[in-house]
Amino acid sequence: MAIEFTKYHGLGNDFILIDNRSSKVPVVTPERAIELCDRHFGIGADGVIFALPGEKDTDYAMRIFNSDGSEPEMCGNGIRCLAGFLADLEGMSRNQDAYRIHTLAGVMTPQLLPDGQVKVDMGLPRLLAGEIPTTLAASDSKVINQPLDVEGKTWDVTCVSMGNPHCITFVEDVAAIPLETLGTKFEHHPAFPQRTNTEFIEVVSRDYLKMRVWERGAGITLACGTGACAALVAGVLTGKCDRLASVELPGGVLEIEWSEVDQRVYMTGPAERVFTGKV
Ligand code: ZDP
Repeated sequence: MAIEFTKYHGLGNDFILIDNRSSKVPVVTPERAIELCDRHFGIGADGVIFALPGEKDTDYAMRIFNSDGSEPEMCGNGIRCLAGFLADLEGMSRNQDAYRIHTLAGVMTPQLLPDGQVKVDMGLPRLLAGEIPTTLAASDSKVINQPLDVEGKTWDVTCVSMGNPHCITFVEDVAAIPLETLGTKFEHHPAFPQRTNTEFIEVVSRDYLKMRVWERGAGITLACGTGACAALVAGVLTGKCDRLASVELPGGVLEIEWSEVDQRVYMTGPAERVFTGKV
């Protein structure tokens, strides 16, 4: 069956968007998603995202398959792309009210801004070890600056869930981190029963962080929205940064705020359409 798709990216974190509004079941299997994401034999992407009918009181639902076929709960850059895709499908101009999107991590509300950026209410960060999940602390304790041995070195890690698991390490020089070898070791470390996304962060100033990411199920990517949110939360928890900061990723900059008022995390960044096609 031919499937129409639109390729989007958020800071180079790229996705195949599929209009799946007429069925609750994704029209592509995880196995087919792996093929479509292949950069040599397929379309090429970090994941496949489905725009599904809404559930309960939401406008739409989002599901994602990573490029390895696994299914994450949430995807920050992806939900910005989904908002742009839905606006295109609906023929809406930007600057609309926020969509309410059902995800496996709860309801998210991306809002299209007049300048083309998308601002997303990413909800509350979850900080308890049992929620992340990680075995680095008792299930009802937070994991802040806890030692973790990886590749013969002890790293001080802070763990945050934005619906999906993140393990954050602050380093002096993020460019010097051998991400390719380290990332996969963190991802599959036995301390993370659901595996983990892994971020290395350099604090340039209290309102500017530099980040490199190894994503669970996708490897090195140019950006990770949930990861940038988790990194800012970790920076606040460890006293390293303010509640509002820019996070620079290889693909560009996201603005992240952990609101003092409602304790929710807000992410603002771009979502760009690249091309449409049929496979
Ligand atoms: O948690 C995971 O398995 C991630 N690979 C999901 C994708 C996260 C993403 N990079 C983001 O921007 O949050 C899309």
